[in-house]
Amino acid sequence: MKGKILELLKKNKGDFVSGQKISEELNVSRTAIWKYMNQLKDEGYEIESVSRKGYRLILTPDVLTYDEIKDLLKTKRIGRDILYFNSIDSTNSKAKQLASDGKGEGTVIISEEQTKGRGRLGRNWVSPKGKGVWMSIIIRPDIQPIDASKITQVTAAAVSKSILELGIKNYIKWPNDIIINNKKVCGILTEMSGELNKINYIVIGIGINVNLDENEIPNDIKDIATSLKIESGKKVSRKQLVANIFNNFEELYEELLNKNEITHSIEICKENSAVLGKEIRVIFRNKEIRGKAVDLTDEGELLIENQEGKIQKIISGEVSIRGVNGYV
Ligand code: BTX
Repeated sequence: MKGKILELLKKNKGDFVSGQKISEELNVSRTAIWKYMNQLKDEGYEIESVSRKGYRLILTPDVLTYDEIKDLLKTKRIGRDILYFNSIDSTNSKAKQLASDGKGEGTVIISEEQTKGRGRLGRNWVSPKGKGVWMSIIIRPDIQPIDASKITQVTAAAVSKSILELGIKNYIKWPNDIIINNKKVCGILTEMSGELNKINYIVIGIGINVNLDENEIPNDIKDIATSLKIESGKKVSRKQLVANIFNNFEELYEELLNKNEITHSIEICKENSAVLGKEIRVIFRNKEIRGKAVDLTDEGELLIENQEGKIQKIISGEVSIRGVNGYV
Protein backbone atom coordinates (compact mmCIF):
# COMPACT_ATOMS: atom_id res chain seq x y z
CA MET A 1 0.00 0.00 0.00
CA LYS A 2 2.86 2.36 0.84
CA GLY A 3 4.16 1.85 -2.71
CA LYS A 4 0.75 2.61 -4.23
CA ILE A 5 0.41 5.81 -2.22
CA LEU A 6 3.87 6.85 -3.36
CA GLU A 7 2.92 6.18 -6.99
CA LEU A 8 -0.15 8.35 -6.66
CA LEU A 9 1.91 11.19 -5.15
CA LYS A 10 4.50 10.83 -7.91
CA LYS A 11 1.86 10.92 -10.64
CA ASN A 12 0.70 14.24 -9.19
CA LYS A 13 4.15 15.58 -8.41
CA GLY A 14 3.95 19.24 -7.55
CA ASP A 15 0.19 19.09 -6.89
CA PHE A 16 -1.73 18.26 -3.77
CA VAL A 17 -3.63 15.00 -3.61
CA SER A 18 -6.45 15.05 -1.12
CA GLY A 19 -6.73 12.46 1.62
CA GLN A 20 -10.20 11.69 0.36
CA LYS A 21 -8.96 10.95 -3.15
CA ILE A 22 -6.24 8.64 -1.85
CA SER A 23 -8.72 6.98 0.44
CA GLU A 24 -11.25 6.39 -2.37
CA GLU A 25 -8.80 5.36 -5.07
CA LEU A 26 -6.84 2.96 -2.93
CA ASN A 27 -9.57 1.93 -0.52
CA VAL A 28 -7.58 2.80 2.57
CA SER A 29 -8.54 4.65 5.76
CA ARG A 30 -7.43 8.20 6.54
CA THR A 31 -5.55 6.98 9.61
CA ALA A 32 -3.69 4.41 7.56
CA ILE A 33 -2.75 7.06 4.98
CA TRP A 34 -1.31 9.22 7.73
CA LYS A 35 0.71 6.25 9.01
CA TYR A 36 2.11 5.48 5.53
CA MET A 37 2.97 9.15 4.95
CA ASN A 38 5.02 9.09 8.15
CA GLN A 39 6.82 5.95 7.01
CA LEU A 40 7.65 7.62 3.70
CA LYS A 41 8.93 10.69 5.54
CA ASP A 42 11.14 8.41 7.64
CA GLU A 43 12.61 7.02 4.41
CA GLY A 44 13.55 10.55 3.37
CA TYR A 45 10.62 11.62 1.16
CA GLU A 46 9.70 15.24 1.69
CA ILE A 47 5.92 15.40 1.82
CA GLU A 48 3.97 18.53 2.58
CA SER A 49 0.60 18.04 4.25
CA VAL A 50 -1.89 20.90 4.41
CA SER A 51 -5.32 20.53 5.92
CA ARG A 52 -8.17 20.56 3.40
CA LYS A 53 -5.65 20.31 0.52
CA GLY A 54 -3.98 17.00 1.22
CA TYR A 55 -0.49 15.74 0.55
CA ARG A 56 2.16 16.90 -1.90
CA LEU A 57 5.44 15.19 -2.79
CA ILE A 58 8.23 17.74 -2.75
CA LEU A 59 11.39 15.68 -2.88
CA THR A 60 12.24 12.10 -3.68
CA PRO A 61 15.34 10.94 -1.82
CA ASP A 62 18.19 9.03 -3.43
CA VAL A 63 17.30 5.72 -1.78
CA LEU A 64 17.66 2.21 -3.11
CA THR A 65 14.22 0.83 -2.28
CA TYR A 66 12.19 -1.34 -4.68
CA ASP A 67 9.71 1.53 -5.10
CA GLU A 68 12.49 3.72 -6.47
CA ILE A 69 14.14 1.10 -8.67
CA LYS A 70 11.21 -0.86 -10.12
CA ASP A 71 10.38 1.49 -13.02
CA LEU A 72 13.92 1.03 -14.36
CA LEU A 73 13.88 -2.77 -14.24
CA LYS A 74 13.49 -5.09 -17.21
CA THR A 75 14.08 -8.27 -15.23
CA LYS A 76 11.84 -11.20 -14.49
CA ARG A 77 13.50 -12.39 -11.29
CA ILE A 78 16.59 -10.43 -10.30
CA GLY A 79 15.74 -7.53 -7.99
CA ARG A 80 12.01 -8.23 -7.88
CA ASP A 81 12.22 -8.79 -4.13
CA ILE A 82 14.42 -6.16 -2.49
CA LEU A 83 15.00 -6.05 1.26
CA TYR A 84 16.19 -2.58 2.05
CA PHE A 85 18.09 -1.59 5.21
CA ASN A 86 19.29 1.71 6.52
CA SER A 87 22.19 0.05 8.30
CA ILE A 88 23.31 -3.55 8.61
CA ASP A 89 26.47 -5.46 9.58
CA SER A 90 26.96 -7.09 6.16
CA THR A 91 24.49 -7.63 3.33
CA ASN A 92 26.26 -10.90 2.48
CA SER A 93 25.83 -12.21 6.03
CA LYS A 94 22.14 -11.25 5.97
CA ALA A 95 21.65 -12.78 2.51
CA LYS A 96 23.25 -16.05 3.63
CA GLN A 97 20.97 -16.23 6.63
CA LEU A 98 17.87 -15.51 4.51
CA ALA A 99 18.95 -17.97 1.82
CA SER A 100 19.35 -20.69 4.46
CA ASP A 101 15.81 -19.86 5.58
CA GLY A 102 14.61 -20.44 2.00
CA LYS A 103 14.55 -16.98 0.37
CA GLY A 104 14.26 -17.41 -3.38
CA GLU A 105 16.39 -16.73 -6.42
CA GLY A 106 16.76 -13.08 -7.33
CA THR A 107 16.17 -11.71 -3.83
CA VAL A 108 18.42 -8.73 -3.11
CA ILE A 109 19.56 -7.28 0.20
CA ILE A 110 20.62 -3.63 -0.03
CA SER A 111 21.83 -1.41 2.78
CA GLU A 112 22.69 2.26 2.90
CA GLU A 113 25.66 1.40 5.12
CA GLN A 114 27.48 -1.67 6.42
CA THR A 115 29.10 -1.69 9.82
CA LYS A 116 31.01 -4.94 9.14
CA GLY A 117 31.29 -5.06 5.35
CA ARG A 118 33.38 -8.05 4.33
CA GLY A 119 35.96 -8.59 1.59
CA ARG A 120 37.57 -11.93 0.77
CA LEU A 121 39.59 -13.89 3.36
CA GLY A 122 38.06 -11.98 6.26
CA ARG A 123 39.21 -8.62 4.95
CA ASN A 124 37.24 -5.48 5.68
CA TRP A 125 35.10 -3.55 3.15
CA VAL A 126 34.56 0.16 3.83
CA SER A 127 30.85 0.98 3.27
CA PRO A 128 29.83 4.52 4.35
CA LYS A 129 26.20 5.60 4.52
CA GLY A 130 24.36 6.65 1.36
CA LYS A 131 27.51 6.88 -0.74
CA GLY A 132 27.75 3.52 -2.36
CA VAL A 133 25.94 0.46 -3.51
CA TRP A 134 26.33 -2.28 -0.93
CA MET A 135 24.18 -5.21 -1.90
CA SER A 136 23.90 -9.00 -2.17
CA ILE A 137 21.96 -11.10 -4.66
CA ILE A 138 20.73 -14.59 -3.78
CA ILE A 139 20.73 -17.13 -6.62
CA ARG A 140 20.06 -20.86 -6.76
CA PRO A 141 21.50 -22.01 -10.09
CA ASP A 142 21.23 -25.62 -11.17
CA ILE A 143 24.94 -25.91 -12.01
CA GLN A 144 27.82 -27.92 -10.57
CA PRO A 145 29.64 -26.39 -7.54
CA ILE A 146 32.85 -26.49 -9.57
CA ASP A 147 31.27 -23.96 -11.95
CA ALA A 148 30.32 -21.51 -9.19
CA SER A 149 33.33 -19.28 -9.85
CA LYS A 150 31.81 -18.48 -13.26
CA ILE A 151 29.24 -16.44 -11.37
CA THR A 152 31.97 -14.00 -10.32
CA GLN A 153 32.89 -13.47 -13.99
CA VAL A 154 29.23 -12.99 -14.95
CA THR A 155 28.87 -10.45 -12.15
CA ALA A 156 32.07 -8.60 -13.03
CA ALA A 157 30.90 -8.37 -16.65
CA ALA A 158 27.44 -7.14 -15.59
CA VAL A 159 28.85 -4.47 -13.26
CA SER A 160 31.46 -3.29 -15.74
CA LYS A 161 28.87 -3.00 -18.54
CA SER A 162 26.48 -1.17 -16.20
CA ILE A 163 29.08 1.41 -15.21
CA LEU A 164 29.99 1.88 -18.89
CA GLU A 165 26.31 2.51 -19.68
CA LEU A 166 26.58 5.50 -17.34
CA GLY A 167 29.40 6.79 -19.56
CA ILE A 168 32.28 5.82 -17.28
CA LYS A 169 35.08 3.69 -18.75
CA ASN A 170 36.27 1.04 -16.32
CA TYR A 171 38.35 -2.11 -16.28
CA ILE A 172 37.92 -5.57 -14.80
CA LYS A 173 40.81 -6.69 -12.65
CA TRP A 174 40.37 -10.45 -12.78
CA PRO A 175 38.82 -12.09 -10.91
CA ASN A 176 36.71 -9.83 -8.72
CA ASP A 177 37.48 -6.12 -8.88
CA ILE A 178 36.49 -3.25 -11.12
CA ILE A 179 39.09 -0.51 -11.34
CA ILE A 180 39.49 2.95 -12.83
CA ASN A 181 42.90 4.65 -13.06
CA ASN A 182 44.42 1.63 -11.32
CA LYS A 183 42.22 2.10 -8.27
CA LYS A 184 39.38 -0.09 -7.07
CA VAL A 185 35.78 1.18 -7.44
CA CYS A 186 34.09 -2.16 -6.95
CA GLY A 187 34.71 -5.48 -5.24
CA ILE A 188 32.74 -8.69 -5.65
CA LEU A 189 32.48 -11.38 -2.98
CA THR A 190 30.84 -14.63 -4.11
CA GLU A 191 29.94 -17.08 -1.34
CA MET A 192 28.44 -20.51 -1.85
CA SER A 193 26.61 -23.09 0.22
CA GLY A 194 26.45 -26.52 -1.30
CA GLU A 195 27.22 -30.20 -1.19
CA LEU A 196 29.62 -32.21 -3.30
CA ASN A 197 27.56 -31.99 -6.47
CA LYS A 198 24.74 -29.62 -5.63
CA ILE A 199 24.58 -25.90 -4.96
CA ASN A 200 22.12 -24.87 -2.27
CA TYR A 201 22.58 -21.16 -2.92
CA ILE A 202 25.11 -18.56 -3.95
CA VAL A 203 25.27 -15.09 -2.47
CA ILE A 204 26.88 -12.48 -4.70
CA GLY A 205 28.09 -9.45 -2.75
CA ILE A 206 28.69 -6.30 -4.75
CA GLY A 207 30.28 -3.22 -3.23
CA ILE A 208 30.61 -0.11 -5.40
CA ASN A 209 32.08 3.22 -4.32
CA VAL A 210 29.64 5.53 -6.08
CA ASN A 211 29.42 9.05 -4.68
CA LEU A 212 32.24 9.10 -2.13
CA ASP A 213 34.39 12.22 -2.18
CA GLU A 214 38.17 12.01 -1.72
CA ASN A 215 37.91 12.88 1.97
CA GLU A 216 35.47 10.01 2.53
CA ILE A 217 38.00 7.37 1.56
CA PRO A 218 39.98 6.24 4.62
CA ASN A 219 43.70 7.00 4.54
CA ASP A 220 44.80 3.38 4.66
CA ILE A 221 43.11 2.61 1.31
CA LYS A 222 43.59 6.00 -0.39
CA ASP A 223 46.22 4.61 -2.75
CA ILE A 224 44.09 1.71 -3.94
CA ALA A 225 40.50 2.96 -3.75
CA THR A 226 38.48 5.50 -5.71
CA SER A 227 34.82 6.23 -6.53
CA LEU A 228 32.75 6.77 -9.67
CA LYS A 229 32.17 10.37 -8.61
CA ILE A 230 35.86 11.08 -8.11
CA GLU A 231 36.75 9.55 -11.47
CA SER A 232 33.91 11.00 -13.55
CA GLY A 233 33.68 14.35 -11.78
CA LYS A 234 29.90 14.05 -11.41
CA LYS A 235 27.37 12.59 -9.00
CA VAL A 236 26.10 9.26 -10.25
CA SER A 237 22.52 7.95 -9.97
CA ARG A 238 22.72 4.94 -7.69
CA LYS A 239 19.20 3.81 -8.70
CA GLN A 240 20.08 3.72 -12.37
CA LEU A 241 23.32 1.88 -11.63
CA VAL A 242 21.57 -0.75 -9.53
CA ALA A 243 18.84 -1.23 -12.16
CA ASN A 244 21.46 -1.57 -14.93
CA ILE A 245 23.27 -4.20 -12.89
CA PHE A 246 20.11 -6.27 -12.35
CA ASN A 247 19.15 -5.98 -16.04
CA ASN A 248 22.61 -6.90 -17.33
CA PHE A 249 23.19 -9.59 -14.72
CA GLU A 250 19.94 -11.38 -15.52
CA GLU A 251 20.70 -11.42 -19.24
CA LEU A 252 24.26 -12.73 -18.80
CA TYR A 253 23.24 -15.20 -16.09
CA GLU A 254 20.56 -16.67 -18.34
CA GLU A 255 23.23 -17.64 -20.84
CA LEU A 256 24.82 -19.74 -18.09
CA LEU A 257 21.50 -21.29 -17.06
CA ASN A 258 20.21 -21.99 -20.55
CA LYS A 259 23.38 -22.97 -22.42
CA ASN A 260 25.86 -23.68 -19.64
CA GLU A 261 28.11 -21.08 -21.27
CA ILE A 262 29.38 -17.64 -20.26
CA THR A 263 30.64 -16.59 -23.70
CA HIS A 264 29.07 -13.15 -23.63
CA SER A 265 30.39 -12.42 -20.12
CA ILE A 266 33.90 -13.54 -21.08
CA GLU A 267 33.79 -11.26 -24.13
CA ILE A 268 33.01 -8.31 -21.86
CA CYS A 269 35.70 -9.39 -19.36
CA LYS A 270 38.28 -9.58 -22.16
CA GLU A 271 37.30 -6.30 -23.81
CA ASN A 272 37.57 -4.45 -20.51
CA SER A 273 40.37 -6.39 -18.89
CA ALA A 274 42.87 -4.54 -16.71
CA VAL A 275 45.33 -7.43 -16.71
CA LEU A 276 45.48 -9.04 -20.17
CA GLY A 277 48.76 -8.28 -21.90
CA LYS A 278 50.42 -7.21 -18.64
CA GLU A 279 53.18 -8.71 -16.51
CA ILE A 280 51.52 -9.68 -13.26
CA ARG A 281 52.08 -11.41 -9.96
CA VAL A 282 49.50 -13.98 -8.88
CA ILE A 283 49.36 -14.30 -5.12
CA PHE A 284 47.83 -17.43 -3.64
CA ARG A 285 48.13 -18.13 0.09
CA ASN A 286 51.83 -17.34 0.59
CA LYS A 287 52.94 -18.31 -2.90
CA GLU A 288 53.58 -15.97 -5.77
CA ILE A 289 53.78 -16.71 -9.49
CA ARG A 290 54.98 -14.19 -12.06
CA GLY A 291 54.02 -14.14 -15.69
CA LYS A 292 52.26 -12.35 -18.49
CA ALA A 293 48.46 -12.51 -18.48
CA VAL A 294 47.66 -13.71 -21.99
CA ASP A 295 44.04 -14.82 -22.14
CA LEU A 296 40.83 -15.85 -20.38
CA THR A 297 39.41 -19.29 -21.11
CA ASP A 298 35.75 -19.87 -21.99
CA GLU A 299 35.33 -21.01 -18.40
CA GLY A 300 36.74 -17.78 -17.01
CA GLU A 301 40.17 -18.98 -15.89
CA LEU A 302 43.17 -16.74 -16.44
CA LEU A 303 46.03 -18.01 -18.62
CA ILE A 304 49.48 -16.70 -17.81
CA GLU A 305 52.72 -17.30 -19.64
CA ASN A 306 55.67 -17.76 -17.32
CA GLN A 307 59.29 -16.79 -17.96
CA GLU A 308 60.01 -20.15 -19.62
CA GLY A 309 57.16 -19.57 -22.05
CA LYS A 310 54.91 -22.14 -20.41
CA ILE A 311 51.17 -21.41 -20.19
CA GLN A 312 49.63 -21.86 -16.78
CA LYS A 313 45.91 -21.83 -15.96
CA ILE A 314 44.86 -19.85 -12.88
CA ILE A 315 41.51 -20.63 -11.30
CA SER A 316 39.85 -17.74 -9.48
CA GLY A 317 38.87 -18.40 -5.88
CA GLU A 318 41.28 -16.90 -3.44
CA VAL A 319 43.99 -15.53 -5.70
CA SER A 320 44.99 -11.88 -5.81
CA ILE A 321 46.56 -10.21 -8.82
CA ARG A 322 49.14 -7.44 -8.61
CA GLY A 323 51.13 -5.58 -11.21
CA VAL A 324 54.86 -6.17 -11.13
CA ASN A 325 55.30 -2.65 -9.76
CA GLY A 326 52.20 -2.06 -7.68
CA TYR A 327 48.48 -2.63 -7.48
CA VAL A 328 47.92 -3.39 -11.16
P1 BTX B 1 38.88 -8.09 -1.42
O1 BTX B 1 39.30 -8.99 -0.32
O2 BTX B 1 39.34 -8.41 -2.81
O3 BTX B 1 39.25 -6.60 -1.11
C1 BTX B 1 39.28 -6.10 0.22
C2 BTX B 1 40.37 -5.06 0.32
O4 BTX B 1 40.04 -3.91 -0.47
C3 BTX B 1 40.58 -4.55 1.74
O5 BTX B 1 41.51 -5.31 2.42
C4 BTX B 1 41.04 -3.10 1.51
O6 BTX B 1 42.43 -3.07 1.25
C5 BTX B 1 40.34 -2.70 0.23
N1 BTX B 1 39.08 -1.99 0.47
C6 BTX B 1 38.27 -2.01 1.58
N2 BTX B 1 37.18 -1.26 1.39
C7 BTX B 1 37.26 -0.76 0.14
C8 BTX B 1 36.44 0.09 -0.65
N3 BTX B 1 35.26 0.58 -0.22
N4 BTX B 1 36.87 0.42 -1.89
C9 BTX B 1 38.04 -0.06 -2.38
N5 BTX B 1 38.85 -0.86 -1.69
C10 BTX B 1 38.48 -1.22 -0.45
C11 BTX B 1 36.53 -7.52 -2.38
O7 BTX B 1 37.30 -8.14 -1.41
C12 BTX B 1 35.06 -7.89 -2.20
C13 BTX B 1 34.27 -6.83 -1.48
C14 BTX B 1 32.80 -7.12 -1.46
C15 BTX B 1 32.02 -6.09 -0.70
C16 BTX B 1 30.54 -6.32 -0.81
S1 BTX B 1 29.61 -4.98 -0.23
C17 BTX B 1 28.16 -5.90 -0.22
C18 BTX B 1 28.54 -7.31 0.25
N6 BTX B 1 28.45 -7.42 1.69
C19 BTX B 1 29.64 -7.63 2.25
O8 BTX B 1 29.85 -7.76 3.48
N7 BTX B 1 30.58 -7.68 1.29
C20 BTX B 1 30.02 -7.53 -0.03
